[in-house]
Amino acid sequence: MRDKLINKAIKVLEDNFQDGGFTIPSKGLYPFQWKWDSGFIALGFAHYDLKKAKIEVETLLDAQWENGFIPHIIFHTDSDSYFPGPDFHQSNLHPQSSKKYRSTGMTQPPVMGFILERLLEIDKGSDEMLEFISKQIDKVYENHVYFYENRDWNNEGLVYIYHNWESGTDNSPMWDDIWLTMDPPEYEFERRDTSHVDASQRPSKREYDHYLYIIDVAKKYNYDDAKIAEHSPFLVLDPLFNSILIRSNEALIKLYKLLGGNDEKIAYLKSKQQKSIQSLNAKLFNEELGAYLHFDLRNNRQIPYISSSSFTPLYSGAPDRAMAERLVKTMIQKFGGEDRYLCASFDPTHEKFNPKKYWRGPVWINMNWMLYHGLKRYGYDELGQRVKNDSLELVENNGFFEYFDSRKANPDAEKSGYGGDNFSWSAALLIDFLK
Ligand code: 2M8
Repeated sequence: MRDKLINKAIKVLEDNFQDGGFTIPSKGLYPFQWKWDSGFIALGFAHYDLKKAKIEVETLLDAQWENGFIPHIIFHTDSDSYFPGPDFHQSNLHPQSSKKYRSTGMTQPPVMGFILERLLEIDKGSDEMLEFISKQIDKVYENHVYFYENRDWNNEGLVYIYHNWESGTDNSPMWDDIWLTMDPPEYEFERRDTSHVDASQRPSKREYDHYLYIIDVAKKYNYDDAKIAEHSPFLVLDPLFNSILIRSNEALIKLYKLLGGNDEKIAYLKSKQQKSIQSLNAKLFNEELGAYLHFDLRNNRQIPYISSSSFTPLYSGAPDRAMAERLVKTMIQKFGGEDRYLCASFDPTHEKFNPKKYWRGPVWINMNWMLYHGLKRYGYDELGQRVKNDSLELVENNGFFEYFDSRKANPDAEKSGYGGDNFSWSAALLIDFLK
């Protein structure tokens, strides 16, 4: 059974791998290279084809801008099955953007640090992998420096995102109150996602108007970070994004130590790391709700909703023992009923929860992968195992979907897999879970 599933996962990855040396997340729906998808995908390849794993990482990092920024989508081809494409984003507006690749002018969670660390683990610390890492690691480091030097608005070790797409959790209810502060124009455009996936499982047209408008604001200022921080209607400290940055800092420090030298870089990362952890705990942890929350910088307030992102600081190692205990309690109480798979992407006890709609409730395999490692880090082995088993069961029962219904007895459908099918990171992380 295990081997059969792994073989199926390999087929998904192979079918999605492209000649240009990158892997699309899902045919039709997502025809380019996405930043954090690429990292997770590389882990799947690493278990059976190290060359492809390295190519995936290399191609992504090759698209880095002169200022260290790495875009969220690299438009390697001219596919018009996706909107908004390169002509809308116009990354060339930024003077330091890549001259080689067209891309977006926004980013995604910086997973590459811990991905390099995991690649070395998978390849059992081999000299070849270390050699590969020594060639790539400075690019990842420069990406972190970019974040701390350009996106740490209050100089507190926490970096902002200026667009919901930067969070990776696109239409989370987290942003609903921010949308209420905006009144974007009605854009005229042809949606492509809804010709691949049932519209009820995707964001609404009006939500897309907001997404496009924020990009237009950023474009007006040629994607200048300082101006975006001043003018974007959306400016958020995301516990997921910052936890991933912290976890990747930790990995970079470890890898630089292994490589030797690099004392200044290690010192820089360590000082940022300390500050980031302190601020994450001080500013984003909410004792009353027992969870890390998003912080809306524009409106200067915590956003009082709990999502799977709220638990990802466990993966970064930031929470102290008591905070970890509190988080686990919240996860079990709100997300972990016996009738549920872990871990819904949004609080199932909240009225905004929608079990079938994208980031408003369904289970995502990449989030589960981080939660599994986070729970294990703090010794919650049983709960971690449950997250892993639930992930495997969902994929086994439904296929390699993009997201899954968290209700064990789903009354609305025979199948509980939604969104794109043959989805790359679901396949890649299943392989990593099983190996
Ligand atoms: C989804 O986001 C893209 C925009 O980036 C979209 O809906 O068009 C998100 O789930 C994001 O986290 C993911 O990286 C991307 C590709 O899988 O799809």
